[in-house]
Amino acid sequence: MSTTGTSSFVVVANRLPVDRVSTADGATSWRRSPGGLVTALAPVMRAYDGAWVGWTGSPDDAPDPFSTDDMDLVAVPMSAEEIALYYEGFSNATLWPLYHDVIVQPEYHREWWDAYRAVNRRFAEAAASVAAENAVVFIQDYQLQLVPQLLRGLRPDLKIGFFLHIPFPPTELFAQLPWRRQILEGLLGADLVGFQRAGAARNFESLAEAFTTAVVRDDALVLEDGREVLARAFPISIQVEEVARLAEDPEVRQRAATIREEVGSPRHILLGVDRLDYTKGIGHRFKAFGELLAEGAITPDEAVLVQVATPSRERVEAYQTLRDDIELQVGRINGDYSRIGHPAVHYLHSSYDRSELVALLLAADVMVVTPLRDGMNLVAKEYVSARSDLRGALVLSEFAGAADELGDGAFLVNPHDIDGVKRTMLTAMRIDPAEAEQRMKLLRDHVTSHDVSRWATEILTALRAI
Ligand code: ADQ
Repeated sequence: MSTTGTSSFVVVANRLPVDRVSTADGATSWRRSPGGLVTALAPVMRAYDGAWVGWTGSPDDAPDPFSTDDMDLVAVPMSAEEIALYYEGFSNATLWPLYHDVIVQPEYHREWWDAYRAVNRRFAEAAASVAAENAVVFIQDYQLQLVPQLLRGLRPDLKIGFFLHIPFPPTELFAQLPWRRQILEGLLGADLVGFQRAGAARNFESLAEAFTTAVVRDDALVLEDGREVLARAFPISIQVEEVARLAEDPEVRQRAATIREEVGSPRHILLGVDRLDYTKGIGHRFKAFGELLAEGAITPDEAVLVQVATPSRERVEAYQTLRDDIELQVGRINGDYSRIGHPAVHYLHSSYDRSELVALLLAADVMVVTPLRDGMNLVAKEYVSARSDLRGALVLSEFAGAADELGDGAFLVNPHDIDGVKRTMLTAMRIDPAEAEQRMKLLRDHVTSHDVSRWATEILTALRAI
């Protein structure tokens, strides 16, 4: 084989796990980006001479392959036009809404699809050129669903795994996609396709049977040529240790106490932490909170809602509209119920470092996680990891993947049922400390024994076993 590389383990993801930092003298260096995925995969990278194939995040940016933290990084270039068509377009305005229950209407544009195909091919070629003979290649997420098949075409010797971080929709929705067969065949190029929830794996199997020639036999999808593809759930997690360590840090604990004072030392602090995304149900949460205030079930002195809404996908139209809607809601609630110096809703549209985020988790009595659809939701797991004091309550949407694992200790809600959300918020605020402790123990038993390293080991072991 003329084009084989030297890495026995290759990760392929839309983004490289590093951010460019410019030093004072104008030189460039790279800093590992925060995130559980890269941390969980780092030991595997070191052990197998690993490479990571991805985009730097800037247009037309194609530095030569370089190494950092024992990883070879291979940049895949993308033009500004491709970013608009492949990334903001097909990935974030077609696939993202389609895979999240069509909360926003997906747009189907043939030129977006053409760019998606072209960019997926470029990722596949880059992966093919760095992978050693018989290497394991692990492809990430919805931006790269054609890569498994394209890569298998180039390099049939490879073992190929794919993990989808977001939900996989049922037939009734997925069938809308004009390129449904191509996407399914793209994924079927993998040996193992991992999902967050068992239901997503079942959706994929039914769709593959409906729109391709694959058939389900003995828990595997069997293709025309006899090759088998395994579809299974591998619920992702977080670096439990990192959050737990920060939560024990005296400075972080002091900061949590200060935050409580800064928001007026109310009896109940409710907290939401989300990317500002229409899937996260932020508006539903505000509606429930606003109605509780309107009805006098809670007073603004008694309870405040702190909402961190991380800026996200600001060039995509639906996100601009969402921001306007959310900020209108915040303005209305605060206009009606705040006093000078005491807003009812603290709305924070920015990013925070990990210690500030953990301080917020520690300051919160009720963590409110109400997505309308979410692959997993790591914030719910981060909250649990931070609460070694066994205090606090988690209100969790049944439409988050995390509900499969955390259903026993959390207060599950249907975010569309506003009365249900209101009732549950009140119950969580007024929970008896003994019950809170019991629930938090259940939650922590699960999360502390299922961190992201375990996820990585399980999915990679399953892949190697094929
Ligand atoms: P996301 O949709 O981004 O991830 P989530 O799982 O909640 O959602 O992860 C967000 C991460 O960003 C968390 O670790 C959180 O702490 C962090 N974060 C949020 N706001 C922040 C802020 N203001 N400052 C700093 N950090 C912030 C996608 C899927 C999810 C799936 C993950 C992982 O949509 O369903 O759980 O991938 O597979």
